[in-house]
Amino acid sequence: MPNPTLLIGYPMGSPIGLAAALAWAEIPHDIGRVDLLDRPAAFLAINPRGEVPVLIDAEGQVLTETLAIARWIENRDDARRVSFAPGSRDALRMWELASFLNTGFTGAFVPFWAAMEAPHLTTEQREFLRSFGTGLVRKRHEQLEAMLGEGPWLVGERRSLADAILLGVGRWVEFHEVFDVADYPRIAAVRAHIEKDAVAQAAARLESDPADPRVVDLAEALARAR
Ligand SMILES: N[C@@H](CCC(=O)N[C@@H](CS)C(=O)NCC(=O)O)C(=O)O
Repeated sequence: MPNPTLLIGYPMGSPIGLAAALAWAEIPHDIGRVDLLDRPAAFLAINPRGEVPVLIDAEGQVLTETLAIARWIENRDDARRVSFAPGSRDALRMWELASFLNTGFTGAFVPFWAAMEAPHLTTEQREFLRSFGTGLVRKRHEQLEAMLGEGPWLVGERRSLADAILLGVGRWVEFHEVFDVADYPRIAAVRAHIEKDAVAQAAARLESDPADPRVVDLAEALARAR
């Protein structure tokens, strides 16, 4: 039976966070890399919404959506390497942060992606989107800053699925040149802590390094889906 396969997207896709989470949880897995600017029909056939992450499990069942895949990982993380006892205060706090990051925080960047990817915008329209987006991203950073404790991870002393999700989307503030994350010292400290982790760095390299031993041919990976 093949390993579960996580489909990630480049450039700058959020799913590298889940790639790090699978590695942190020590769940054997393969990685398929999807070019988000040129998605193959076979990929759209397994997720008609055209989005990554997508998980194809060992039986070939397809699961989409970051939080659903994070739950899949939690269910297999018996050693609690990236999660906490289900129902515990820490587990609820982890899901609270993961949900905030995957909804309001992630969504705040939509105007920046639109400004970058929409082909026929005027300079003025692009500037409007970027200025509108800056307000949204600032608001979500202020809110996250106020939600955080002393760290070093999002949920206190242990890394978790919430950190994995922040790994995927936190870096967009630099990618889109929105502002300096140092304006938000707690977020900056947690991000620095996550991003210096060797497993997190290896996950980030998956986007640019198709030679990583975890990476399998995309057509082969897609053929695993039932
Ligand atoms: N609700 C989805 C959103 C995933 C998402 O926004 N994925 C982006 C990459 S980070 C994507 O696939 N974009 C391609 C597109 O929308 O065309 C989730 O949480 O998994």
